Amino acid sequence: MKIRDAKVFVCCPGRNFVTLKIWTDQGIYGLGDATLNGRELAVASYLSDHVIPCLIGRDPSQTEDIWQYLYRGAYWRRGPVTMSAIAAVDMALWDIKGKALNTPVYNLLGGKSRTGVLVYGHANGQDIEQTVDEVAKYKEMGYLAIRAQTGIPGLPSTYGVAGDKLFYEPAEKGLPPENSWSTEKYLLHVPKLFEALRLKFGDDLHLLHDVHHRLIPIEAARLGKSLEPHHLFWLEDAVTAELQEGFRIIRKHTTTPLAVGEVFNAVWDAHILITEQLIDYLRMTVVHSGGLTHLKKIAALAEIYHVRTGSHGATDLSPVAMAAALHFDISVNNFGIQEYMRHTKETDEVFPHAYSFANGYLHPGDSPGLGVDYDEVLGAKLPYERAYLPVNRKLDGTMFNW
Ligand code: GCO
Ligand code: MG
Repeated sequence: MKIRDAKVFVCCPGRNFVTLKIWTDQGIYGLGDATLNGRELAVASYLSDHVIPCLIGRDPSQTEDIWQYLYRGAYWRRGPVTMSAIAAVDMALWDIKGKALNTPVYNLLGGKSRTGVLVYGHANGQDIEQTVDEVAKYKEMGYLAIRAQTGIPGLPSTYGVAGDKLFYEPAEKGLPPENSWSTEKYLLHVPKLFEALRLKFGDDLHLLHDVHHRLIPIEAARLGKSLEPHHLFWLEDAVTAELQEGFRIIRKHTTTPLAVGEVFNAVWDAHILITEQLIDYLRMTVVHSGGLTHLKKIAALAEIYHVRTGSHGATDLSPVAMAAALHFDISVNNFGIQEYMRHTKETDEVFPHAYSFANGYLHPGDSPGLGVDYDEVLGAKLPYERAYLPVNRKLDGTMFNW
């Protein structure tokens, strides 16, 4: 079998998605997600201008060799643009492999290790009362694990608090919106949210929280400590993690489980976090971390150090990436949880898929390959629209992390 052609599609069913399609000379095609929120066209160009010409004529079953060819062969290693492009190729090749062998991709990754993939949904509200109500709604939908975010008194906007509750989307059309931030106000308020949630829902529900990189290690240690009585499933992205050693400080002070990694793109972003057991869950996912070929190696390293997987699954990961994540999740032994932010009906129409949600779990389905398709005709009617993630400033105007 040989790669005959490949093409990049950019569409916007309410938000932008970049999709790679690879065709073989045997009439089989595979799909890969290459969406990098707010920087979509950079990956589209990387693929069309630099990668696709090198793929034509290669044997698509050589997933390992092609991964190494694109990673080592670029000379310029790592980075979100490169690794998302490599991921898209890798996903498409695993999709082709599954279709050629007439089996779901999870069977090629070791088969099913569990009956379903535990997921968490996103509940958020302007204040604690609203967030508590939203958590109740997710419970009613069958979720066993729920991430809770709330507005902070005195701050006009807060990360994770959305207008549209079910389909939270942080990117906005036009130029980057500006948010504001106060660590002091945040640290005082968040423990009250989890106190209210435990009071209302008891101890069984899994509760999660995302700090979105807004603290420094000693502040994160204080937050982790103050949340201990409410036993979170995890505290996510408590600090930025370019300085992996920073997690030593958090770890020294709190037993609240720590998750990080949605912005990582290679094992070298996490090797200290893993080998020093500074985290409990690694949030790297297929699309931004070099695809299934790289992620399964990272998971194998993490397994030795008691670190579980917790793949990023926001709306900016297309259903192609979500499908690939589910095949990964159901197969690796050290799976922890999968984030599941629902896509809108418009998005699901462009990307028909075999995966489905029931009773708190996602199931990848049993279609050969990844079990997801791309409707080219519909996609062509929904062209790219420039959109950015917000930027964030402290109350005195200092530029901060969003
Ligand atoms: C999450 C993430 C997202 C990101 C988004 C950026 O935990 O789901 O933090 O909400 O902000 O994926 O594109
Ligand atoms: Mg996050």
